[in-house]
Amino acid sequence: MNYDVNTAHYGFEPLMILRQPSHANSTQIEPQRVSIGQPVKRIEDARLVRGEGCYADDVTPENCLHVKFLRSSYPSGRITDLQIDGALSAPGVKAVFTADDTRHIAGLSVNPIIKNAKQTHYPLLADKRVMAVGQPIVAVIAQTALQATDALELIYLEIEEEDTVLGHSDPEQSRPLFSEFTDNIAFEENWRSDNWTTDAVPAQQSVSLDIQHPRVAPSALEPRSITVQWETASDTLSVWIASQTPHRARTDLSEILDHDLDSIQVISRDVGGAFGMKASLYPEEILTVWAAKRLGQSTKWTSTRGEDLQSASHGRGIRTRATLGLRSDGTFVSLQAEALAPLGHWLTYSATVPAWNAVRILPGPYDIDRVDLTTKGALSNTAPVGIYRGAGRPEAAMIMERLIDEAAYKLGRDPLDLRLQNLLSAEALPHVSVSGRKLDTGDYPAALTHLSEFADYPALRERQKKRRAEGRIFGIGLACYVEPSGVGWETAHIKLTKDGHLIAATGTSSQGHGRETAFSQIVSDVFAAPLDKITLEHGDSRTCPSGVGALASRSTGIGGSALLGCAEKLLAQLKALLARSLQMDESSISLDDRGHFVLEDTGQSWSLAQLANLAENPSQLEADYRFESDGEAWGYGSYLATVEIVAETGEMTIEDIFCVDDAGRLVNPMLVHGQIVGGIAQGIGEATLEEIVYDEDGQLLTGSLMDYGLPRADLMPNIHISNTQTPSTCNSLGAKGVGEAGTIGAPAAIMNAALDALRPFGVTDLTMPLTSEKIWRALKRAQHGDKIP
Ligand code: SMO
Repeated sequence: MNYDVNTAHYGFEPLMILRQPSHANSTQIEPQRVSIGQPVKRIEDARLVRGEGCYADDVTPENCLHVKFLRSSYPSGRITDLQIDGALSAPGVKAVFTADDTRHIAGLSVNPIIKNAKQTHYPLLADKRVMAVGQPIVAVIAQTALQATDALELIYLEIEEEDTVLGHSDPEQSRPLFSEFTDNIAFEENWRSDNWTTDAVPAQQSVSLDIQHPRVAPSALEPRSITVQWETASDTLSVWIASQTPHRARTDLSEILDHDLDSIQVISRDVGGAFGMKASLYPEEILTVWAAKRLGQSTKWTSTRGEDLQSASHGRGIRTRATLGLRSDGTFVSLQAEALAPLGHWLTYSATVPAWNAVRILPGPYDIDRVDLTTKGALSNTAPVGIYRGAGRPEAAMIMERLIDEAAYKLGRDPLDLRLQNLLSAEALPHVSVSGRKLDTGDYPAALTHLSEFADYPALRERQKKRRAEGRIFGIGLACYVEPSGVGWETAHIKLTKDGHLIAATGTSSQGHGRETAFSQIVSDVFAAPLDKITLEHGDSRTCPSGVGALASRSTGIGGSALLGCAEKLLAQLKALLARSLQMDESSISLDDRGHFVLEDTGQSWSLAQLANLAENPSQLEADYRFESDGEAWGYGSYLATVEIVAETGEMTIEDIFCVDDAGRLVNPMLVHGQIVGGIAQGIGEATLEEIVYDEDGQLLTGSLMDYGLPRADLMPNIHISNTQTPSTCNSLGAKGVGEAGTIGAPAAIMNAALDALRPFGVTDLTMPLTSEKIWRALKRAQHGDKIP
């Protein structure tokens, strides 16, 4: 199956299967079952593009109050004076809160994936000290958002500045951010193979690199947003929140605010992108819920773009130093890597995950059994850093893939050839590595070989020769990656209504990535029922069973398998019910393509509605299911980027990106396609434009989209997408994650392409993002030495 964005050629019959509108008339084709594997168009989009979505800010309960925050403009300091009287008496203001009101509120738990992470303070409002630019200090609650904003101006605040700790550059040198700790290293983990001894490594050659990833802002289209409806009579909180983990948000709110879990409902129906940045509760969100409870009135808060850039969790920023040892024949023999992740001044729930992934994934898809891998995280006077699309996977791919290109250059080998020589073979899987990862299934060399043919690699090298002969600067870069797709459980519940509709509820949720479509498709496939008979519920604790959420590339593999198991269970129940009623054997009942149960002998058929009416009690018409993944499914793939650079300006054009991804069994290839394109767009952003910059004092220099560069449509190259499909053995669908693929594969391929282009000019190292200025300086410096600053 081949896709090509430019020709819009999907390599299969284009399909227009949509949920049939209610006014459907008889001239339209009768809706049919859709199968797992069909490229069905997104059924949620008609609702979303008509503005009928339900985002957190779309809900405004009666008498709802609006929350606004006074934030720190200093990275580090003591609050020496704070007077709120002026704000308190401003028009429309209902309350003004400071740390004096919220000090007692408990902290947020941190995922213990790396043990013994230091528990930092998690103040909802800055308590005596400010720890980062953008940290909330005072919350003003007023009848309108404008009144709250106006009242902020009336607060008197004095801050005595202190030295800033930017621990991510030299955490060992700087003073401890928190007096109860002796340093700023919040956690550390090491994996070393038994055969690791530095001096006994039989490497004949080695290459070393020191790579700094830019710190980036996840930048979802919809900013953070929360609306809380408070019902005094029942002490009930209904919370609409832009979250990719609504069930965890509910549990965390219950624990942090000491509020009965059953009296909290969390609804994250439509979410406008999350990318990891909406997987953890923020101080502003907890304060908004707490304020509703405290004031006995509904509240809401929606972040501005600037507030998100300042105080939502950032991503990446990891620095990795690594050495690859290899024999002269190109065989990789050892890898030593040390990563240092920036953390900011408080830890999000998944704070340790990027640092953990950035090294435990190494050495990626390659066969190296001698490794020494260390990761650390450092606290600093900045915004928190958390997971962001890829969450350590792009960092792991970047260091490995750049090392390989360095090695290829050093040995005079073709970089594709050197990769093929060292990839784990299909027979070597499943493969367990020292960091505990178990690569389940795959054929990594097949994906790279397919990429070589698909992109016509030999022809691209010819093109390079020709362009170089013309004096043009053209480069080709490769990258292979692996993508772990989460572990653990998800749940599902499906109910058949009396009128013959299937209401399927998933415990996982959507962050805008087409879950309604893919999940409806699974149910449609099992029941042979058309999509208009299926309603998919997600992200709502009132109607859905508990779940983990839409993150870590896990929703299709784990959440989808839960739904598949649930659908199969209910189908078996219904068949048994029909067989019992008719006193027939179950084996003589089959399904036709309209979801009717057909009796093989007589040809008589029963619709879902007719069947529903046979039930003696409602429990016969519903099923619950919990699916637990048998380890992590590992998606993988190979990327190739070509770039051309203009010497006079340093401007780089990414011409083409070719990719071959293996996401196991695909539920909906069109959704997979969209995920890959979106991931590549964000990967291009990271590689060429995006960077959150704090100056040496900790002042944020990129506080708006005027200073922070997001990728735009006109920067998108030709994207050529192909795949291989190797089912996973970890889940019943056989699916693997692909939502992060583009952000993992593209940046490494682009960096390698840029260096491939510039090496003939003496440029041997570059740092992301590859702005024109940076490339121009690197070229000039290579030509003229240190005369160029
Ligand atoms: S960075 Mo993802 O939402 O696990």
